[in-house]
Amino acid sequence: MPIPTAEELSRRARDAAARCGVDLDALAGDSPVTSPVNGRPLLSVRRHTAADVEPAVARAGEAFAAWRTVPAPLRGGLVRRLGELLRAHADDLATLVTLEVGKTASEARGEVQEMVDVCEFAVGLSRQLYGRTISSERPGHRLMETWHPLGVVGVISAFNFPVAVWSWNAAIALVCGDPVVWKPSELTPLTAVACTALLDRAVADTGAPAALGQVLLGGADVGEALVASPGVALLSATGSTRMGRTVGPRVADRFGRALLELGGNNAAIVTPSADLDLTTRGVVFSAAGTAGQRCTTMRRVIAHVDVVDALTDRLVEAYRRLPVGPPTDEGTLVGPLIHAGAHTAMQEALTAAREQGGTVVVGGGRRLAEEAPDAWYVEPAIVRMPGQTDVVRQETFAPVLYVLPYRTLEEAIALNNDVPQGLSSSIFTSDQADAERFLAADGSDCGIANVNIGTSGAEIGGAFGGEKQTGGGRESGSDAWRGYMRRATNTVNYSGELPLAQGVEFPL
Ligand code: UN1
Repeated sequence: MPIPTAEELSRRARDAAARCGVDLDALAGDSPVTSPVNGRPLLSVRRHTAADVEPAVARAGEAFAAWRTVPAPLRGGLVRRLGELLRAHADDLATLVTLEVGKTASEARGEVQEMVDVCEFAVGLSRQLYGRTISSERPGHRLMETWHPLGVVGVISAFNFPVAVWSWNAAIALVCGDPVVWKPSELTPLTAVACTALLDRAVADTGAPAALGQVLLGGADVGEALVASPGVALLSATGSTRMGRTVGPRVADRFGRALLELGGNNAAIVTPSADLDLTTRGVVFSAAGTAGQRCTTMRRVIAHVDVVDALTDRLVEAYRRLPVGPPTDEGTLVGPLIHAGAHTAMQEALTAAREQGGTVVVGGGRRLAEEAPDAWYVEPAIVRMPGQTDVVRQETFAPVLYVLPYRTLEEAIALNNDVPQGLSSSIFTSDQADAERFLAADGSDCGIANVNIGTSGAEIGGAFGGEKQTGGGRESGSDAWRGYMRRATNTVNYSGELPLAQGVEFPL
């Protein structure tokens, strides 16, 4: 199928956004949104400026004053309604994800499904924001912890998961009693206004306070103002390590709370006992899927010397068959890169890899340059590397997979950990002892460590995030909700006496 025309994509975007309740006239402005599908403008939107941040945070603060006293299970009612609306508009939202980010229909649907899933999780959670009771050392006393809403949550999200990452924060924040002010990537305003329109509708349908969910479209200046705002209690930011390096200290400087989801450099260790068919499928999905533009994308394979050649042959064979093309085509598995800059970064990484002793064994070329001169379709690349050189230790946000050999599992784990980032990792093996070694305290140092699946495609039920330069944040499932609440420790005395802790005497 040919690449759709700009008019066609623009019509699809307008229709999908309008069905989600977006007021297209109010949105209109002079800032163009480009679709990576054809590299052409989809439509133009109005952008906010840094001056819009404080009023939005103030409105969110007012909403917080009301929302924090609504019982959590009732707050869950809002998120239940949001989940229903997201499910009802799943096709529209997925269309917008495909048009703005270039994801295939299935991956775009999967991202929307993450939103629905986390809403369901959050609704259940709204009845489970448990604190503990703790025995007091004093007679007639009780200790307990109470979890209270924290305040306004600022969310800065990246282009590659334009809606799921917002929902991980928003669904959890809302049941925890916190309003959300969202600064999406400049590249993906339409998905953001569509989600916000649906949240507005859920707010109206359930009688929740207005301004619980606001969106600010704009550039770095808007993000910086959100980071600096003293009214933002928690700033949750997803993006590059470079971005995190400025956000973290600025939030810390005003004693705010930061939740950082930054770069990854995710590896799979492939041991001699690995099922190579399953490994190949797992690696190709994680390395080439989403055109290598997930923070969980597999960027390194560390394969035992006995299997590295056989595995590479299989991977090369699979890569040669990968359907690269417009995500609007049904059979496509690899869509476009987000923009020319991503293509340049990929080419620079391949050049550096060659200079550092690597051999590109497949891919790296551009596709569809004639049909879509403004779009950036690439063949995912595999590079055999003699060792973990500088370029391998960097995150390049494009489908470049480095393959490295190892001889002992200790060496493989050391290579896995010897990068600045610590997001995701996996081991492919049929040997339980090897798997356990990898998962042990002295195994993978990442926030995500998998066995016999790739590094990407996590479910929402677990806490998502990673260590080292990945930033340390945890979002989504498990007990990540605690980051969105404040804990009060309460000591209650029902003894009629006043014994002091630690046996201290203070006679009056
Ligand atoms: C991201 O790339 O920022 O685990 C998030 C995954 C997805 C989320 C990725 N569930 O790949």
